[in-house]
Amino acid sequence: MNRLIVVSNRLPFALDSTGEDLWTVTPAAGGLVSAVEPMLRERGGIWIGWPGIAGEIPKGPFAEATRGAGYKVVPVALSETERDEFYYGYSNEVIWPLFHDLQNFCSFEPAFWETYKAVNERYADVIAHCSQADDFVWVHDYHLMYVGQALREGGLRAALTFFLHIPFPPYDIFSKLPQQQRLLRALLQFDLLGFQTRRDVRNFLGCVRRVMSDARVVPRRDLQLVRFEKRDIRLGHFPIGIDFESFERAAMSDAVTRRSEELRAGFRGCQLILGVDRLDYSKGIPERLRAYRDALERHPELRGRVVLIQVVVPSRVEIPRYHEFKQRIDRLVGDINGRFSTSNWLPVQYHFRGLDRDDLVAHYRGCDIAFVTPLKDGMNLVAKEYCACHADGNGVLILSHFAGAAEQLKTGALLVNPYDVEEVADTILKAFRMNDAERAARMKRMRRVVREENVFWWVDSFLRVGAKLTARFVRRANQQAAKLKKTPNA
Ligand code: ADQ
Repeated sequence: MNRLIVVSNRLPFALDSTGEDLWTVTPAAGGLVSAVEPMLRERGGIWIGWPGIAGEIPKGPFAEATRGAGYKVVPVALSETERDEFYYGYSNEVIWPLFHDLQNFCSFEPAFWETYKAVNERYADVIAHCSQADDFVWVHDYHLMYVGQALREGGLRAALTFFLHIPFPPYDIFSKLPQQQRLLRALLQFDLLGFQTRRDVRNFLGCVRRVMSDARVVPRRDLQLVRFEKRDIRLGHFPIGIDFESFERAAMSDAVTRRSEELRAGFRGCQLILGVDRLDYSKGIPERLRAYRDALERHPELRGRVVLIQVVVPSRVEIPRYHEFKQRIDRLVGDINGRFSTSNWLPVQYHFRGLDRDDLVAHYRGCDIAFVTPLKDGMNLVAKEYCACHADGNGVLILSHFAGAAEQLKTGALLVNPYDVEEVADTILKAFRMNDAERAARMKRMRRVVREENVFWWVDSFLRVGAKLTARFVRRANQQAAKLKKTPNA
């Protein structure tokens, strides 16, 4: 296997200044890091990304934070304006909402695009500086969709691969993007484009057909093919997985067993329903709370018999919309607890903080029902982690149709439309009443998929396809070099 270079916007940790010459290092939360970090730690290679602070990167604390990582870490620096216009701006106020079908949340500010391009060019410079011809370059996610183009403009000919962690929208939504053609052209500079689901591949090809008149889509059964500017670009779906065994093992450990028993002991006689999300409007938290409220209203048998534990991890709180969104959640939780609580029962337990890993796993293991209802999600790892932690077979997953994970877990999960408050409310009742045999049968089916299509399977399937492309590129480059040698006047 060639040397692996992973490129993502954020590194797997964030540096933060807590005073003059005082720095903290916080491990990054989120799906990309959970999936990619263990793989790079095992294989070695290079990780290129931003350590989360605007301005100059302090050498000492950076070296300290990356010591013993098992791979080389190369930082990319961003100024405050770049952070605001590239990261908060184009990435998180244009692409993120648009790709989650929420175009009303977009701020199509022209300056954002210019900075997005400039920052992508900086990433491309760092990659060009670090890489050799036969490296495997794997660029991740929506912040860096222009990197391929920037590298090609700099003359790089080697194979380039890209994976999109979030959904790709259908044409009717994508066509709102002012830079639609420039962005597709940039993406078509990669040689392999990976998406989470079949739905995303279909949407991407639909957009290419409508927007790029000089590209030709050649339908294939497995890997799709697009011919563009005399190049062949392959496309496929590679559903991201989790480190199943490590979650299962952690869930069975003594420490977690004790913690999950303590959790349950706090709510005797109740079934526990768990929601765990980053603070994000795409995760459908208010819709979920409204459905829970409706369930308590229309199905009195649930009162005093269920508790919703909703954990929200702070995220992107600097963006005003996220701040308003948190206030909406706070109000809904207050309303439900105000209306339904009794002297010895509180219907919603709400935590606004991250959980450490043991605590997270104890929550997965200790809760009877997982409530995963994003309005749209590339995959959603929480759904898979919940299944991995239920070797006892005793858990029910309520899952949104619009999570990428639904493609793999539909045979065991109770699928819902998160916008349909009444359907979701009735599904809570169904989950509550489900007998042990049905719970076990459904969980068994889901666990089989999550175990087999785990994170190592995901990495291997992507790298296997990518490695073939890299080998082809290297062969072609060698042939050209040999030809040039034979014809010295060429
Ligand atoms: P995210 O939007 O971050 O990821 P998700 O897939 O659910 O969403 O991953 C969240 C991760 O954060 C999980 O691994 C979970 O364990 C962790 N986490 C969540 N809540 C936590 C808490 N309270 N405390 C500690 N940890 C917590 C993006 C896309 C997803 C896609 C992933 C991976 O938006 O659709 O699945 O990338 O490709």
